Amino acid sequence: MLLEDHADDSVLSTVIGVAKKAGELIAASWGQAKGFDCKDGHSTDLVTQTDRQVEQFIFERLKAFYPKHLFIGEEGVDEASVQLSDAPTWVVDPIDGTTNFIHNFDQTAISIALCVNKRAIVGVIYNPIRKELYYATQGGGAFLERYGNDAVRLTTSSTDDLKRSLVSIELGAAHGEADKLNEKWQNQMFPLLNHPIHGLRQLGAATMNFMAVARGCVEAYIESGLKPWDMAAGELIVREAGGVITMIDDENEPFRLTGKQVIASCNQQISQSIHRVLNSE
Ligand code: LIP
Repeated sequence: MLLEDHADDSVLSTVIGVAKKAGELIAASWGQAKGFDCKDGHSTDLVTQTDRQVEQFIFERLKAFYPKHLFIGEEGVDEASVQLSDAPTWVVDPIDGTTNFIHNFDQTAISIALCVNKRAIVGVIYNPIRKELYYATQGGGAFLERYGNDAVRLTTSSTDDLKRSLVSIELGAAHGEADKLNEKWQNQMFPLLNHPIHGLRQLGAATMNFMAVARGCVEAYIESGLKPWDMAAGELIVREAGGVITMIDDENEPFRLTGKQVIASCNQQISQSIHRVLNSE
């Protein structure tokens, strides 16, 4: 199966249309108080009715265009939702940064990726509050369209000195869970806090961290405990913007969408420096 069969402009414009329409469902409840449920009883892992509604909407729209493709969504609204395989599969996070969405903090986005051989070949991230649309196709570059203006090509930061870098690290839903926090603190945060970088950030949404790297305002983003829908579109967009994606555990191991961890760096030098710092403590 040729990648070109899937990653063409018509697929991209279809996904962009679906993402923008789905974004209206998120924007409709912006600024209001929202009800939520805790996933599996975890008070830090939240889901709203809008997450489910948006996922349902995206699945229905995309299935009308691509009935033979497979679908994976964070909220599992569809019984047909499957494990990631090599077949063409849509990987969808209807609201990445659900906690931000609940708190009306505007770092939240829809993430849609078409994956083949377990790697994204088309990726779209849409923040419907800031009206920022990020997209990439494999080999076709990465772009940002803002407030309906013409799209601009994305390029990662050219900084090659970690000491002049801004780095984002997410705690994810680990708050209140000592084991997970200790691991993140010891292996990621402490080594970086102990190193004179310009600063650490936590945006609360994997997609928004990836996009901060893609547009060059953050030099690297580090997170463990991620799921394929947190990473699929973002990883492609960063890669197409010139970034380097590695696994936290081993910088020589190729990135895996099922690998649950990522370091997205603006370039090879920053990637190597981050790995050196994380392995030095
Ligand atoms: C969230 C991510 C966030 C991560 C959380 C969670 P959700 O996704 O975007 O960066 O730290 O663990 O996965 O649940 O808001 O879609």
